[in-house]
Amino acid sequence: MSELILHHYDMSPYSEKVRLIFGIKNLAWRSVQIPMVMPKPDYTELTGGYRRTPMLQIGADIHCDSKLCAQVLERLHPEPSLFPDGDEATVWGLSRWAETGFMMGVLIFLGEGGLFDEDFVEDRKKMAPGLDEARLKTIVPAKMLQLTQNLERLEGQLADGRDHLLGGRVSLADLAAFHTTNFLKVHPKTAPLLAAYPKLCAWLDRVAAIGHADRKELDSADAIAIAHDAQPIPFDGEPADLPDGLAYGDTVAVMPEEIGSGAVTGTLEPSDVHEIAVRRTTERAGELVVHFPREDYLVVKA
Ligand SMILES: N[C@@H](CCC(=O)N[C@@H](CS)C(=O)NCC(=O)O)C(=O)O
Repeated sequence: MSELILHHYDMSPYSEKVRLIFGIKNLAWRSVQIPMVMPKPDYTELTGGYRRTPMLQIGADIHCDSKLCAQVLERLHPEPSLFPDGDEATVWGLSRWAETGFMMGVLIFLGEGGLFDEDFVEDRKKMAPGLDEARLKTIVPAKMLQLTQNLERLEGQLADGRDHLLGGRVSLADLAAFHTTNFLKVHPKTAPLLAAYPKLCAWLDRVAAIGHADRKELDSADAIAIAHDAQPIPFDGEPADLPDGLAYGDTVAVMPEEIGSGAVTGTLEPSDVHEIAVRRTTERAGELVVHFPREDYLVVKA
């Protein structure tokens, strides 16, 4: 099987979720460091225009969004599982709720300033249209309280002395809650919030200790060459029924519902109900299949 190549940057919280999955499953992986702001020419050469971080490349298959990275890694490397006690719907639900903390933190960082350079702030403001400086400042107090509510609930979940959010064993929900909580440490406005939650702090240390397994750096041009020399893996499952008006083989646009992520155009490939796949060809990367999770992505005829 082709190598696992994560396109990411070290500060990216959603990428941390995937790096910890490598840790749990003790996997060897290649790390391609991508720019934190647009343009990201080598990245979008592979994704077709999707800009959010991270993306997992396996040969000529490009997996966008950390939710899909988790699904794919669980399918290819089922043990140890990200769902050790089953309860998949609970784990996905808890993960989704925990990740509401990400935008709360980002909005506080942008409203308060002081952490990122001008390029970064300008780039991220373009992803949140309508949020000018004045409006950002007015919502910081509300976001601080929303974040505090999330932290209270996490502390409450750990109150009986359990090691992880759903019991004794680590699950995907821990990783989702970890990356959105641990990144609060980087800003002087949010870092002090954590001190009130001793069980949460001990749990953060436990999850951090999982580590990232076996990481080796790779240049982005080499990752594109790897895609060029590979063939996308054919889908061998039961394709999902498509709603009226769509057919496999259509030229479609995949439109992320998260604003400012970038749409991707290609030919709709068969896939199951858990993912969307489109085929596209570029000069540098050759024939690719770009995959997205079903959740949070729209498919429309181009
Ligand atoms: N739903 C996406 C969200 C990813 C996301 O928002 N990532 C942040 C960085 S942690 C991002 O893309 N920021 C803009 C960028 O990196 O260009 C996922 O789960 O991967």
